[in-house]
Amino acid sequence: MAIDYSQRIPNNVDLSNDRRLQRALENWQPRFLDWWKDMGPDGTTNFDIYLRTAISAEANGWANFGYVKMPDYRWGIFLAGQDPNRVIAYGDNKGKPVWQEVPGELRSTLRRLIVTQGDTEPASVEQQRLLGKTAPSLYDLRNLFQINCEEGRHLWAMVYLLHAYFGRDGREEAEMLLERHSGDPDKPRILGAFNEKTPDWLSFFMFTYFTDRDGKYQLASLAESGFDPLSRSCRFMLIEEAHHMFVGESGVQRIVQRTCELMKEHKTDDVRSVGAIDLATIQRYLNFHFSVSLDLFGQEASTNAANYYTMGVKGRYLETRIDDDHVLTGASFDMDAVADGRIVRKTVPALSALNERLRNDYVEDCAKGLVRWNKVIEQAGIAFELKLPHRAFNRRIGAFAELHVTPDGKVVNEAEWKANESKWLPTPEDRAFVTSLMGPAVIEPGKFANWIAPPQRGINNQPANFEYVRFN
Ligand code: BYC
Repeated sequence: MAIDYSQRIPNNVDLSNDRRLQRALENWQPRFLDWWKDMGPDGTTNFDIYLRTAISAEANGWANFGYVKMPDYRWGIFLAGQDPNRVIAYGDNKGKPVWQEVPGELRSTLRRLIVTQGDTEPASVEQQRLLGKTAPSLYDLRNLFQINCEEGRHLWAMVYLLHAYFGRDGREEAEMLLERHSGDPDKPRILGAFNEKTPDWLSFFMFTYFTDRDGKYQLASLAESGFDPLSRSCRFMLIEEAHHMFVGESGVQRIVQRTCELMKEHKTDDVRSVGAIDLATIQRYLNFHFSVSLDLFGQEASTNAANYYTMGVKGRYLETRIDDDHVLTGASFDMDAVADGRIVRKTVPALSALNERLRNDYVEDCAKGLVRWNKVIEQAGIAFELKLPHRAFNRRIGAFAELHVTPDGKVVNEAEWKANESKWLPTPEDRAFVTSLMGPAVIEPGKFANWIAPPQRGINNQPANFEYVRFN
C-alpha cells in the first residue's frame, strides 16, 4: 500500500480505517513532539535541513530529498510489503503461516523484545543531542539530523506495534519509551551502550559504525520473526539503517585520512600538535565502542535466545539462506568460553548459542570497515594497523565480564589491567583532547574542520559545498 501523506500520521497501514488506533496514536504524537523538543537535537527548531523522507515502502524510489524543519518531519508508520505466502522459517512452528496477530502465549516475550528495540531509538537521539553545536561541516550536520529523524521514526515503528497489538500494556510501554532517558540515574535506558555519552564526533562516528551495526543485526533477526507486522517493520527500518552505518564508516575513514595527511605533511606521529586525532587515540575509541557494542548481543549461552528461536519469534541473520534443518535441536556450535579463569574453546548446543552466533556475524561485518580504514593508512605509507580487539576485551555482559583480557586476548590480573588500561581505552585526557578539537560548528558551505577530510561525494549527488542546512 502507498504511503498516505494526507493524514496527520503518514502511514501505509490504512490507519484511517481503525479510528481507535488512530486516536490513540494521535494522542501519543504530541507527547513525542514534546520529547523531541526537550530531548532531541538542541536549538534546531528553525533550521531547514536537506533531508530524505520516505515516499514509498517499496525497494525502489522510496526516498525524496528536500528542505524540512525537523519538528515538521513526517514521522509515520511504514511497513515493508506483505508476502501473503510467508511462513515461519524455523523452530517448532516452522512451515506454519506467519502470525498477523500476537499469539497469546508469546505476548509478553514479543512485547519485551519490541520494547527493548524501541528503547534504543530515542536513546540514541538523546545521546546525540548536543553534537550539532560542534559539527565539523554542514554535510556532517545534515547527516546527524537525518539519523536523528530516522531514529525518531524507528521509535514510531515500535510504538505502532505496541499500540496496535498489545492493548493497554502496549500503550503504557509506549509512554515509558518517552520517560526513560539515556544516562538517567533513576530511569535509564534498558541496554548498557545506550546510557553511555556520545560527547564528540569521533564517538559519534564510532557509535554509528559499531552500535548502529548491532541495530542492523538485531533488526535482521527480528525481520525473521513469525510475527509478521514486526518482521515488516524491521525490514523497512533496515533500509534506513544502512545510511547510518555509512555515516559511521565514512566518518572514521575521513578522520583517519586527515590524520595521515597531517602526519606526512608535518613528518610527525604527534598530530595532536597540529590539531588532529592521532591513530593511537582512534584505536582506543574503536576498542571502547566495539566492546560496548558486543555486549548488546547478550549472554553467550542464553535460554532466552533459544526460546525466541524455538517459538519462532526471533531468527538468525539471513535465516532462510542458511542450509540446515532450521530447528537446531540436535546441532552444536563451537565458541570461546571461560573455564578456570581461562578462555577455552567449547562445543555447546547450537540453540543456546544463538546470541554468540549473531555476534560472530556482526564481528565479521565490523572487520570490513577496518580493511578500508587500514588501506588509507597503508596508501599514506604509514606503518600502523587498526585492529578489532579480542571479543573478551572490556566486556560487561556475558562470561568474559568476570575476566580482565587484553586487546590481544591475553587474560591478565587486575593489577596488570589497571597498569595498562590507559593504553587500551580512551583516557580522560584523550577525551578532553578530542573535545578540545570540537570547536563551534563549521557552517560555511564546503568548509571542514581541520581534523577531518571532506567526503568523496555529497548527499544525493549534491556538491560538497551544497547548503545542507539553512539556519534562518
Ligand atoms: N545491557 O539471556 P540474555 C539499535 C539482559 S541496537 C543490559 O543474553 P537475551 C540501535 C537481558 O535483557 C539493537 N542488559 O538476554 C543502534 C536479560 O535480562 P533478564 C537493539 C542486558 O534476551 C543504534 C539478561 O541480561 N535491539 O537498534 O538473549 C542507534 C540475560 O541475558 C544486556 C535489540 O536489542 C545489555 N547489553 O539477549 C539506534 C533487539 N544484554 O531477562 C538503535 C531486542 C543482556 O534476565 N533485544 N541483558 O531480565 C534482544 O533481542 C535481547 O533482549 C538482547 C539480550 C539481545 C538485547
